[in-house]
Amino acid sequence: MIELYHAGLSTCSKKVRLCLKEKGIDYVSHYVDTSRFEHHHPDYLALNPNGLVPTLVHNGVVVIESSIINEYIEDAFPETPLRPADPGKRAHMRLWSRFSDEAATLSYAFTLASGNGFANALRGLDEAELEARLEQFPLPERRAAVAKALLEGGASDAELESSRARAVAIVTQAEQDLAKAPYLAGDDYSLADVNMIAHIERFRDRILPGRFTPQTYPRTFEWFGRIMDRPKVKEAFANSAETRPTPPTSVSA
Ligand SMILES: N[C@@H](CCC(=O)N[C@@H](CS)C(=O)NCC(=O)O)C(=O)O
Repeated sequence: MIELYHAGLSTCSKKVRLCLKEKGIDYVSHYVDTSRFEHHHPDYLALNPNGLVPTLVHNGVVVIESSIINEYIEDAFPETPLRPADPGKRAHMRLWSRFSDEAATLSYAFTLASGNGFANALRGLDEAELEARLEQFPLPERRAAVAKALLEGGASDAELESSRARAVAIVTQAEQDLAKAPYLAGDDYSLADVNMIAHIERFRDRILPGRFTPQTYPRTFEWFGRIMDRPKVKEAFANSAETRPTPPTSVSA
């Protein structure tokens, strides 16, 4: 049995849902409500000691970290391959997985600043409650980012600009790769595209608003539209029963 612990429309949850759906794998969906801090509950921390979503459990095997989860899914379910056969292209696919991991870190300060269910819940706490909540964050870097956003006036302009510059460098790399092939790691749709698409959506909306256009990044913009049009992307990214607080539900691919 495959169980996915995920949180609504968060980018890393989208990334793993998309991999499962593209490969036609059924799973049991467990909604982790980060706005109620369920990701800090001891039962969840026993699965994911970092206190982050998503987490995959396959026949008792617990896998954390979205890029590693997607590689695990590919290893366990090689049908409908999402990894190039060629070693060079495979290495390039993994470089994109690395960019995807980096993008999750880059976007954190922007999410905390602009708000989502989790950020808004943190903002609703008084100072003493927030201090107590900060103690619950297992990862010091996340704790520090939240403290900075909520107690110290937010990330500085220089820090935000440096994150924007990294996002621009990542999109510029996409532009170069897409000059050579239709997908990020070559001729075939792969985990490079699966792992990156939600982050490029986040760049468009939160990190580079107004700066990701058909004029600025024509090839990446075209790729973005093409990937967002895939039926499984629409399903994985939709506001649906599995992306809202619900009891565990079976999801068919
Ligand atoms: N490197 C982790 C990042 C996961 C991550 O940042 N998850 C966010 C949702 S997209 C989360 O759990 N946020 C809650 C928090 O930061 O406490 C992965 O790829 O799985």
